[in-house]
Amino acid sequence: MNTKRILLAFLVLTGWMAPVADAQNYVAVPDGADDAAVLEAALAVRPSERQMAWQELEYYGFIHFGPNTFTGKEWGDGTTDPAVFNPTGLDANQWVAVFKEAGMKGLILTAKHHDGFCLWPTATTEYSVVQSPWRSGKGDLVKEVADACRAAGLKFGVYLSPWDRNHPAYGDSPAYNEVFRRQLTELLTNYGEVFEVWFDGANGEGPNGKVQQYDFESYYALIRQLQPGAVIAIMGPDVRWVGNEAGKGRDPEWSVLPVEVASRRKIAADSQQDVKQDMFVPKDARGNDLGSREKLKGTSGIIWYPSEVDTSIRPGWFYHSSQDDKVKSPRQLEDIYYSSIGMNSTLLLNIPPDRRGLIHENDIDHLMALRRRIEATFAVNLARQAKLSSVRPARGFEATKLTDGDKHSYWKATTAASEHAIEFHFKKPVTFDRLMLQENIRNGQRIEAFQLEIYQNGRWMKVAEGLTVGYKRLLRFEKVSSKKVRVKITAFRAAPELIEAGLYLAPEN
Ligand code: FUL
Repeated sequence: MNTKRILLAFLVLTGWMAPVADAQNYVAVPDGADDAAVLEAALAVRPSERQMAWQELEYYGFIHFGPNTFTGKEWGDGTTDPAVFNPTGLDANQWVAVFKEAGMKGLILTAKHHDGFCLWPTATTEYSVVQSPWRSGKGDLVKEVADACRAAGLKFGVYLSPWDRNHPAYGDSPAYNEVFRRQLTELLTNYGEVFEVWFDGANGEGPNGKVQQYDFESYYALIRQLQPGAVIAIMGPDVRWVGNEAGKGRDPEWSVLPVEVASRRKIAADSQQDVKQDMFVPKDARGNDLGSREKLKGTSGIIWYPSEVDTSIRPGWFYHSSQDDKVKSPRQLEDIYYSSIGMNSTLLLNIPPDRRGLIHENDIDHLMALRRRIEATFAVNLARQAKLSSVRPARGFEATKLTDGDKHSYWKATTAASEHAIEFHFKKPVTFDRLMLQENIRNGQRIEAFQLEIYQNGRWMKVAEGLTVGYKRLLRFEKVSSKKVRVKITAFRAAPELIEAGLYLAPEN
């Protein structure tokens, strides 16, 4: 073993780095590998099936609900009397109906936040719904939500905070690790299929607080065993935190990254460290480039580690009535949509139920306005009216595949040309202000730069440009009209492959 490998083994064994789950979404890079060998490794990395299924969900919602909802806090300290937890009209079917109507494909529930209060009748602690007046202590919120999701065809996921400010075993590392594994076991065996397990990186214990050594490896092994289809997010190997809680994405957004990005030590350090009473403290640990060729240099391995953008529709993650008039506007939500789903990420949008146990009317209004706007924008793919062509496509992978709506058929370039272009020829000029591209990520992520051009006054003119595409890329630009349009791919790691392409015109506001 050379030094780098010993270091890597040390980092994994000591829990500084999330291990990689499947062989196909991790490729080791030999020590001293030259640029060509690094590139080869980057091209060999693929999403696992569970990552692929997760990516296709695109849009799903977060529910933060618990004692904080009733105390006005963002981070409970674990001493709140369970008697406060008393929603008067809780209806999980309403939450699920709203999420579904909003176009979301799944829901993640804070089964336990940092305060340690469990929303299900767990055997691991008394600090749970059992001690609350809600449903006379006989309620099980995890069950109500999981059942409502299943009935409506939504995926169900759980947030379980490793940081626990109530449990007496916290800080006694082996004992608490066992408690945590039992909590996971309960959640992952009693409530049907789970699509995502969300492990927060936040840990606010000060230097005099209890220090817990989390045995993440054992948590992962248990999750794989009980819910093999579930992705493990944030402090986990399958889904990466985008790096901020404000809904911002980045370009380039690579899902193919140096394994060092998955260092749990780093994720935890970048996570939220502090809160104000009713609002999280904005922090941006994004960095603007994680996976360019430059960043891959010197890595010991490359992983498929796609990004999730998590943000709240309100200033806080939990409901505070003082924020009823601070719900993000449909316009702000639209910006978030483009900087998450439109930037090779998924969107996990938090909608916190109020003290009644219902999603507030203002949140519903804005969510539905977003849904209407997105649907109206993407209702008609104008590119379908065009004759599509590209120079020397691979046989069976012609440009016509780009508008057939089939996620398994794709366009593929054959040549080793330094540039590729797809042309769209229309009978009459078309007007549009949105471009959509989707790479065939089942074969990896390859595109490093592209631009959109229109033909005008006898020459090609650049309208918009971007770096990475990945699973999905959306560009917004000023309205343009033309009979001839082209997408030029100007930098790539191997012959580009695209599943779909679209040109759209957003409705006037
Ligand atoms: C953060 C937590 O500290 C917040 O309270 C919230 O749960 C958010 C999703 O993650 O790190």
